[in-house]
Amino acid sequence: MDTFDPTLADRFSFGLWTVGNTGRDPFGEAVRAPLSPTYTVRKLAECGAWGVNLHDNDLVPFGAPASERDRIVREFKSALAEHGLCVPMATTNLFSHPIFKDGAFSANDPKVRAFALRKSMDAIDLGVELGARTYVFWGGREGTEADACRDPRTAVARTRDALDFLCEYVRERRYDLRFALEAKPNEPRGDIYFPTTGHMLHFISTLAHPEMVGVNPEVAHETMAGLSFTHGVAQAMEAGKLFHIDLNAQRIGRYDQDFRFGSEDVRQAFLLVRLLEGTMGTEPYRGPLHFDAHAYRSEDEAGVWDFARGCMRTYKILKARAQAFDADPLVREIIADVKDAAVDPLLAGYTREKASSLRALAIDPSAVAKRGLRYEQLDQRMMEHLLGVR
Ligand code: DIG
Ligand code: MN
Ligand code: MN
Repeated sequence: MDTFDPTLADRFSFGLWTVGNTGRDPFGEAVRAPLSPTYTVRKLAECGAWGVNLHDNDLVPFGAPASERDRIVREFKSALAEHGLCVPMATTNLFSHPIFKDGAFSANDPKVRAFALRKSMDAIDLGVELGARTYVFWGGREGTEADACRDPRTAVARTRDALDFLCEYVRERRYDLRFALEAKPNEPRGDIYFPTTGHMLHFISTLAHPEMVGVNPEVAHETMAGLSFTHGVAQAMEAGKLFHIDLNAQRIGRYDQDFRFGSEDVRQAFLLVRLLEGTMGTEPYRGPLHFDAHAYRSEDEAGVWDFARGCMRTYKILKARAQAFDADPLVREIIADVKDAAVDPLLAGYTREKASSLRALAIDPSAVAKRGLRYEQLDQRMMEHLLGVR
C-alpha cells in the first residue's frame, strides 16, 4: 500500500467493456478471452475501483428472454453487493447490431428509430435497477459517409425528439437519473453528428428539459478533434454541465486510441487533474472518474489489471503533483489575480457612466505591453513539479 493506491473515496470507475476489451481491432482477432461481468466486478474491487459501468448488452446479451435477463441481473447484483462496487453510470449499445448501420436516433428508417427508443427505455430501466444516477448517450453510429443521405438538420431534430421523449420517460417513471451526452468527431462513422462537447453544450439548450441533460466529455474524442480537452471540460464545469467524464489518453491525428490515462500527453493530463481536483482553490468536480480506456492488444489478462491500476495510480500521482504545484509560492505569486481598484468595477455590468469612465481611463498601451508575465518561469516550474524535481 502507498499513498497512490486507489480508495473508494477516489470514485474511480471502469466500464465492463473497458477491462473486458478482448483486443480485437479492424486488423486482428481477439487476443484475450472475454471476462464474465461477475468476475470483472471481483477483479475491479481487488484493484481498488469504486464503480463499474455498462452498456445494456455488456451484461444482458442482445435479444435475451426476460427470464435470462432477470437471472443475469440477479447474479450481477449479488456480485456488486459481495464486492462493494456500485454502478454509477449506464448506457445503451446503439452501435453494434447491424440494425444501427445507418444510425439509431437519426436513422432514415422510422423502424430503426423506434427500435433505438425502445432499446433505450429498456436499458434505462436496467441502469436504474442497478443504481445508476447518470445515463450516457454516445451516438457512435449517428453520422454519415454519404452525407447527402439526409439533411443534417433532420439528424439534429430526430436526436432532439428522441432525447425529449426519453427525458419524459424518466420523468414519468420518477427515476433519479440525469443524461450525459458524449461527443466524438468520427469513427466508426466518417463524420459523427454533434462532434465535440461544444456542439453538445449548445444542443442541450434546445431540449425540452435541459436541466436533466449534461455532457460526458472524453479525452480521446476532443483530442481527435484537435481541441484542448481541459478547456472543453472547463466550459462544461462553468455551465454546471459536467455530469460525467471519460478519462483515457490519445495522440492527436490518430484513431480513437483509448489508452491508459496519462500515458500520452502528461502535461494535459496534469492540467486536467488540476482542474477536476480544484487544487488552485476552485470548486472540484465531484462526479465519477470513469476510465473509458483499454489495455494494449499486446497484453494478457494480467496486463489488463496492470492497465486498470495504472489509470488510477497515474490520476492520484498527478493529483499530488497538482497539489504541490498550486502550493508552490512562486506559482501562487505568478498566477495571483492582478487587481486594479480603478479598473475592475468598470469591466462588467454596462452603464453609461462606466462607458464614459472607460473612455476617460489613462492607459498607456506601450507601457502596459512592456510588462513581463513570467509564464516561462511558471511553465518551467510546472515541468519541474511534473518531472519530480520539486
Ligand atoms: C465510447 O467512447 C463510448 C462508449 O464506450 C460508451 O457508450 C460511452 C460511455 O463511456 N463511451
Ligand atoms: Mn474513445
Ligand atoms: Mn467514452
